[in-house]
Amino acid sequence: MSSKTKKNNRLVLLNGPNLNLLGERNREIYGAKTLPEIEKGLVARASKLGYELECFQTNSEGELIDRVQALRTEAAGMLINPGAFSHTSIALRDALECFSGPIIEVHLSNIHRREPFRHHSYVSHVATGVICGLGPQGYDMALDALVTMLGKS
Ligand code: CA2
Repeated sequence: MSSKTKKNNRLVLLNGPNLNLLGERNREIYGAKTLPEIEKGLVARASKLGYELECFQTNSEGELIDRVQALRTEAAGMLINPGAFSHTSIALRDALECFSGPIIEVHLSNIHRREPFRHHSYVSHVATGVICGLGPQGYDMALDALVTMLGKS
């Protein structure tokens, strides 16, 4: 493969506010795995599939938007759990609209079975696909789907 046609094998996993606390409490809702455990598994899975996965978590809306902007033409695809920003942030939605590759939105819990304020996600409007309610396994499934999509493009 020449350098001009070389495939971009860079993927990104973004996690929003409070997801750094996974495994500490609310295990009945979000599962027992910690975020570093989830990230480690996904990096290994991506590597087996021939992709490099960069992981980033922040509690700050501005930092999350800055990361999306920085990666908008750099990463081939994105997995994102925006946490509570899903339900509040038009600014994050607008930044994601500028991302050039497929975006899979992931929620550990089934947001549609929870409080009404969690039922709507601004991010879903710009996501290629959405997975929710499958716990940490949802990230694995999202990664597999992303890789399948990129393989076809
Ligand atoms: O189900 C999901 O993945 C959510 O994105 C998680 C967010 C929530 O605001 C969304 O509605 C749905 C919250 C993550 C908070 O995680 C914690 C984990 C342990 C302890 C405290 C918070």
